Amino acid sequence: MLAPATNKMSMHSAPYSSVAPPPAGVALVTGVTSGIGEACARLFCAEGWRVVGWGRRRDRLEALGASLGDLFFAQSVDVRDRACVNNSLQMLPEEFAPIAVLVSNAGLALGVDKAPEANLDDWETMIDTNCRAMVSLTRAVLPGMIQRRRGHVISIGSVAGSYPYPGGNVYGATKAFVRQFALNLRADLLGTPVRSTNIEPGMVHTEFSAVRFGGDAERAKTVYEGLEPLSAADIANAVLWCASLPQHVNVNTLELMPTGQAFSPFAIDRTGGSRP
Ligand code: NDP
Ligand code: 8X3
Repeated sequence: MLAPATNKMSMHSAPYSSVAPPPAGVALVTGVTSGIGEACARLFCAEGWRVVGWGRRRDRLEALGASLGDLFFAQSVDVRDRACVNNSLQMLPEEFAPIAVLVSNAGLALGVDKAPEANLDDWETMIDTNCRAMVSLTRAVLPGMIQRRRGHVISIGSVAGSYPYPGGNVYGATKAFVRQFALNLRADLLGTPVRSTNIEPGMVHTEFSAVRFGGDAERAKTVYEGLEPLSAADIANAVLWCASLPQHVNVNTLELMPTGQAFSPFAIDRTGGSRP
């Protein structure tokens, strides 16, 4: 006969798989026309989820729709356009309307110029897309999630939100905002079943660098040379894993890097240039 203490132990070490994951539902993924968003749309559909996919490039939305079939519903949306966002949500067909997971992925970096030379329009575009649009969409979907007693807001932040680097200025600041917003959602949503997670990738091989360098594909290629970067599918797998955990588990933040990426020492000016 087992001693009571051992009995207690065995009760707590019950196989994790005995806790049912949430069933597949509807996921709204922003920025599905390339990279991480497209990989999320493909993976969620492959796992039986219905996916509402947003992006601006209609040709790519159509191609993705043709590839994914009835589980995918595309809407051409610029996430910065609040009226378009709200209309698009209202126009969802009944079977795509109850959004269970929001993957706030649409975003971008523009430029690597240092602050005194950076383009102010680029800064505003990053703030509008990565921050303003993201909070506006989140605000639109939260009440329905709470009412249906099911929801998970998963934002795609970045290591740039935690670790500063030269030329990261506003991009990194937007991702710090995304991170803190996700954590503050946890505070606000306590007492509801709605979860909040910020996924924070390092280098992922997508169109991100081409966009950052104004379409210069050759320059973008050099970013990923000589190491194996993360793939969009790596991040999609992390997103799906977070969404598929049992309801009582909330991943607050999840940081991923390629094994070939790490941190630098502090930069020190030894030229005297820091003196008045
Ligand atoms: P991509 O450039 O490949 O994809 C970006 C997606 O965002 C596109 O589908 C684009 O669609 C969409 N998008 C951009 N602006 C808007 C807008 N105004 N309205 C609607 N959709 C928009 O880059 P990634 O897949 O790499 O980037 C996805 C997210 O991951 C971003 O938030 C990025 O900051 C983050 N990230 C990326 C990393 C990387 O190294 N690649 C690392 C860490 C985070 P369209 O142009 O058709 O509108
Ligand atoms: C993208 C990762 O390191 O290029 O968010 O800023 S990094």
